[in-house]
Amino acid sequence: MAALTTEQKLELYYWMVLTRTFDEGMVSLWKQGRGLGGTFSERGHEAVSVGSAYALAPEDIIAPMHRDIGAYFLRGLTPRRVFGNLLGKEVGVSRGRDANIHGMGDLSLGIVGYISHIPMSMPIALGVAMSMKLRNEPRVAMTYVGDGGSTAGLWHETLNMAGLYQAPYVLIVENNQYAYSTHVSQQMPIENIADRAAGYGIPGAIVDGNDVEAVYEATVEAVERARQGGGPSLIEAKTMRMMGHAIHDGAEYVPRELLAEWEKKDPIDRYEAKLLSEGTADQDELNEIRHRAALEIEDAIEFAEASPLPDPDTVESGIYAP
Ligand SMILES: Cc1ncc(C[n+]2csc(CCOP(=O)(O)OP(=O)(O)O)c2C)c(N)n1
Ligand SMILES: [Mg+2]
Repeated sequence: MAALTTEQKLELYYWMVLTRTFDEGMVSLWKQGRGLGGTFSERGHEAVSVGSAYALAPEDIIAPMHRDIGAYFLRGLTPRRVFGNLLGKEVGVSRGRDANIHGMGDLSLGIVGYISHIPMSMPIALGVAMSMKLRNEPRVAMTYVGDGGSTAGLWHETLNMAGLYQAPYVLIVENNQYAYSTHVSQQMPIENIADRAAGYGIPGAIVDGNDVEAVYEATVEAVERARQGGGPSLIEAKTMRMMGHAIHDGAEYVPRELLAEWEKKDPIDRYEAKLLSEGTADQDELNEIRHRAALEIEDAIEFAEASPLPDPDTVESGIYAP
């Protein structure tokens, strides 16, 4: 694989900073009573969502989860539309139908909306991958699942089928150690979720989920294998959920020492230190990127707050009810 160029490294940095700035904006809106709906922080996950989505080509399809805003941004969903969605506005992805970070599918950007029933995005993305395979298209479907979602029956059924049919399918397992208040050791008797890949005849890799370049490189390998007909892969990204499950959850059950330990491995701080020490950028350039991200998020919040709610007369359009 070709080494990352300076431009690519600064892009990875920009997307992670944009994602973090979005996250802080979302949390702040909610705390001020200006937010609506589910507020799931992905603080600490930026290297996973950005590093993995950066490895895809425009024609690939992605089915992200609730802590993958970075992946949505990389596919071209703008912060304006995401904040619009969170605030229940017509300009939001779901046109105010789902004021959340669920319901943000946009097939024109190759994004399958998040299916709340975990791990339902897995079989849906597999269906997408199978359609690519049957049409002989060199495209890949990538999806995400948490450590908690990895204990559901459908997880196993999906990977079994993916392995059997050698689908162009990449699964990113975000092992952030907690599923709501349940530590991963209370959910499964194994240390590495990636070990299970062997049971489905597919490669399983473990990657440092707080190292954006490592996530990117592992994903490129998996995506290229899938694109060339080599079948599915599982990548377990080990990271840490740095906030509660959602904003209402103070996560008192997470040992403070564990959080302090992971704070030192913050993916953005770490990448910034790397870029500086290897001379890819100087502090002024990185500050300029941070400033650009801050302006973009500020603009998106202003835009979303000033946008209208959906017209009540349209309430029955764009929804499905039998
Ligand atoms: C089938 C199902 N059961 C319960 C829930 C409620 N729920 C939403 S997220 C979540 C925890 C998921 O944990 P994990 O898979 O580790 O992902 P994380 O939130 O840590 O990113 C639960 C229980 C759900 N969405 N779907
Ligand atoms: Mg989890």
